[in-house]
Amino acid sequence: MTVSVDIDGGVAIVTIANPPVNAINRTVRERLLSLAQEFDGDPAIRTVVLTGVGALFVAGADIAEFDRPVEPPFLPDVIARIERAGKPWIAAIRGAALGGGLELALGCRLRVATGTARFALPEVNLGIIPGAGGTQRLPRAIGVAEAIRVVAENHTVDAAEAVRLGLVDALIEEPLLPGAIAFAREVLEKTLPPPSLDRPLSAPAQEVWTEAEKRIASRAKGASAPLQALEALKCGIEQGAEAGLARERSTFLSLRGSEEAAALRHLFFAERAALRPADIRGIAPRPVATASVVGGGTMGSGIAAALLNAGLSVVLVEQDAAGVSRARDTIAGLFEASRRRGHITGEELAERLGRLETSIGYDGMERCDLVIEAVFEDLAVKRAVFAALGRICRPDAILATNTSYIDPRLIAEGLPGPERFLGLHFFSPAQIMKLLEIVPTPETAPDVLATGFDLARRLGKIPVRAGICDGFIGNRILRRFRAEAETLVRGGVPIAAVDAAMRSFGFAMGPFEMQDMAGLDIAFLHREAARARGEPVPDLPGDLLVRAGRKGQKTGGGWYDYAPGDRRPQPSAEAERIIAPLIGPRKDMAGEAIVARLMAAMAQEGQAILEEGIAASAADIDLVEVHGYGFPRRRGGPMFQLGRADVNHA
Ligand code: T1G
Ligand code: NAD
Repeated sequence: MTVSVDIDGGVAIVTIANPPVNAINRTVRERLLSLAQEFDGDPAIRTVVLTGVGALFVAGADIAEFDRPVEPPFLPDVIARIERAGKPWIAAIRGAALGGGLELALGCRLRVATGTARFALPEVNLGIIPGAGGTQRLPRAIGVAEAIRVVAENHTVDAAEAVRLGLVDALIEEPLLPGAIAFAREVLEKTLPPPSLDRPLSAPAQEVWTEAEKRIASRAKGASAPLQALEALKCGIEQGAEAGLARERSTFLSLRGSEEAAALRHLFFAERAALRPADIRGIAPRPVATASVVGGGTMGSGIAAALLNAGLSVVLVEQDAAGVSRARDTIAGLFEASRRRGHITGEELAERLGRLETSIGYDGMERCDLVIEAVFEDLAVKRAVFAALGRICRPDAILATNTSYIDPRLIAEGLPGPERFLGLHFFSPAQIMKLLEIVPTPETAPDVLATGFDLARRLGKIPVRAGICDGFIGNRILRRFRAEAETLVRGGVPIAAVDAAMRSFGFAMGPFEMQDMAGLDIAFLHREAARARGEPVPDLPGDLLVRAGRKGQKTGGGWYDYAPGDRRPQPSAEAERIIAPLIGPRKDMAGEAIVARLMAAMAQEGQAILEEGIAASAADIDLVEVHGYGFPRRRGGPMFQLGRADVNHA
């Protein structure tokens, strides 16, 4: 039974029990509506306590229903019926009350909560806006300025703040229900406050709206829902609650059917599925309390910071004293920057650095449950490291490489206990980027793989299993993406036009701006290595630039020029002169056509990756692109786009 009822001396206790998160689906809506009617007709019922089973109240409407047309009874009607009920409903909240869950609680006459309660309207993360009265009842309960932060800026209100704002009428110690029932009985003797929707509201000064619009637009990255949420809220303030509800509902329904919302739903479920792949479900990960990182450069220091942030103890190994102090300074600098931004306190900074040990050589390795290698991208160097680790580390310690391109099987060749080895491919900056490509070898043991996924969960990363090929999933698609972009340029399409098109699609940078930032030499050296192996790799414009000393921002110029200390790309006549021998007559191409061309190339490479079994699902490929390569979240990913293209062209 998804909604159960118990009666306790005139108090009806209604419990929503729809695991795993008490989401409000059609059955729940039907049941709540019929109960509201039933209780109003039952003289024995004086008041109703509404709660959710387990650790949370209600995580919102059932998102899984959103791919289908809306079905009656509609949630706004259910909530309006509860709000107008003859017997007052009191929401008893433990844990999360999110989206439709908060809207349901706002439809109740009063709200009590435990200290674990938290309140949010995260609909904008799904490309929609609240659709059941949240934009109208919340400002009337907590004021306009606070409501704007929750409705349009993703602010979560905790229990203490909820009491301060008047969202919660009383804090209740656990056990929740007895306290809520007692509270319900008490309020029956008092004058009840008016329903949320009828509460008076003073319109804020115009600058409150102007400031909010500016703030929200600057963070929206082209997503439309946040500003539309603000508009719905504003409409209700200026034209009254009924007009506001109508505006909210029409906006909700149009966004619900949008491609952007479908893309964000696709990622919502893909991100959750990624943490629990079927083939490791039920396999216990190995315990990891102390980890080591070998190589404290760009990646090693970021990986060490991520491990320390997650509470692990870390032994960082470098090849000399200079390397050790460079790494320690880098990590301390990362934490200091977090402290300055108010993300961590001074005590937390000191505690994290306190769990960092540095070493030249492998002293202390026998204490490590996991070792992640991040030394130079050179097979011989990596093999030498694993030869030493194979001798020194405990047989049950997990050994991992952060290689970007080298076949992990070659790195692990000759390693005693190869079942304890796998690739853990982090992305730069490793303490921030959410993607972790997990690359097992044929020998990798299931519990070692499970430990890789569990580590991702502990680091707050999105794990994606990748098979072994040149560039795994992400770098392989990146190479294809760049090659296609260079093909357009060789065909006469201006560099700036390609970058502008991809920025308008939602990327923070176009492919050429991105390559200037990362450095043109990485791909050039990769092609040179292939040429040295005798593979027929023709010259590309990027090669001519590198040979002319233009490696990107780090040399003051690549595809673009950069003024000293300025990262803004400037069109470069010099670059154009250098690549001219490989460039055809100028060709103008519409932005959409450029986007479609590059999307098709990414999706085709994705398709090949799927057919080769390098990725387990199209959704995994989209996660790689969104969490590792800056693919705009609201576009869902290249495979999602391919699916949409098929849908649109069907
Ligand atoms: N609907 C359907 N399934 C949901 C769900 C939801 N709202 N929330 C979570 N799940 C599933 C999820 O897919 C996973 O499934 C399992 O629950 C556990 O989730 C009218 C329209 C609540 C904080 O945006 O933020 O209300 O993989 O792994 O880390 O205005 O889930 O096990 O099969 O995330 O403990 C607004 C979304 C909806 C909240 C729990 N609500 N959920 O986190 O577990 S729109 C949200 C979360 C709405 C109204 C509108 C989190 C969580 P599976 P999990 P968790
Ligand atoms: P880097 O040059 O910045 O750092 C490598 C570090 O390893 C240096 O500090 C060096 O002193 C140290 N080192 C070398 N040999 C060592 C040894 N035997 N023992 C201990 N320390 C040793 O390189 P990076 O960019 O951090 O790349 C490291 C690895 O991560 C490479 O395999 C690279 O392909 C991979 N990777 C890089 C990126 C990136 O964006 N830079 C992203 C993902 C993966």
